[in-house]
Amino acid sequence: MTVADLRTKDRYPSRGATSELIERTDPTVWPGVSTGPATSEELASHEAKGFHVVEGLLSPAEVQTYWQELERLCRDPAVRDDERTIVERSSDEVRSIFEVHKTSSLIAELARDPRILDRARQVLGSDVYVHQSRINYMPGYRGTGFYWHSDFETWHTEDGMPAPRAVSTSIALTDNYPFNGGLMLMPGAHRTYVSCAGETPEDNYKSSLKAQEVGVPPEDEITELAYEHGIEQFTGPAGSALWFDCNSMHGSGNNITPYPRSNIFLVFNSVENTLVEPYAAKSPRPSYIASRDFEPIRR
Ligand code: 6CS
Ligand code: FE
Repeated sequence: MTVADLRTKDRYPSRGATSELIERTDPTVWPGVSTGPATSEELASHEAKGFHVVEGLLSPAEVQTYWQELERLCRDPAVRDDERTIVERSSDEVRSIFEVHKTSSLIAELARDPRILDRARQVLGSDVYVHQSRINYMPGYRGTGFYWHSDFETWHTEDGMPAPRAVSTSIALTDNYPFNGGLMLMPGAHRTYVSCAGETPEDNYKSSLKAQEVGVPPEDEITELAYEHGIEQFTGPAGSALWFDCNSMHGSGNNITPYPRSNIFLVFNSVENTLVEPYAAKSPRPSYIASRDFEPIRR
């Protein structure tokens, strides 16, 4: 197969008539960049489990700075009215603000910070650009989670991302306990792609960013993966960062505790894996959700 075939041939079909498990044929940690902040143990864990955690990625002072930035954005009426802001279905509270690496200079700086950028480059083995960025604000009492899914399934079918060569970091701005809606992941399940049944509705993103309904695996496949791999949860003090592969199987529960759970979420994609036409949707999602500015990020 030539390089061109690898980009256009759909090796990860989904949103057809039936669901099935497909073995991933791509690496998770890609060769090509040998220096950076990630240790070989962290990279080995990332390859084996599909994720790794860096405690204290941000200092307490930086957490304060970014928390204030989050509050500023959430309170700004112009931001609230912006189409890039997603509010909760039932409470109208801010749930996510997209494209924050373009609208906040502080977050633009963060994406370029060597502690973050160089780690993304190490995992993906190339130059990288930001595919998606968002602030996730999960309030106490009323915060709602996301059902089990693989991000890559959506990015492939709806955004046209050819291969699972993207990595996300979720940087905690609040303490993550086992009880305030923390992210659960299945270690090792990133090597299995769940092809999901069901056609993509038009403008699916208008509802999927509040509650995803298409592109989620059926219960028997989640059961199979959970019994094979088990479930771990990302917990840790504010400032910790979870790095997870784009095909990691993950989800979160609701948050009925008084403690909010907020994070900055940055997705890096390899410049060798830039988007083509969606593999299973009529039209691509807006660029504030799936960037088509493939210019590599430089320090
Ligand atoms: O749509 C996205 O890009 C992200 N959001 C959801 C609800 N699912 C896929 C991915 O995590
Ligand atoms: Fe996700």
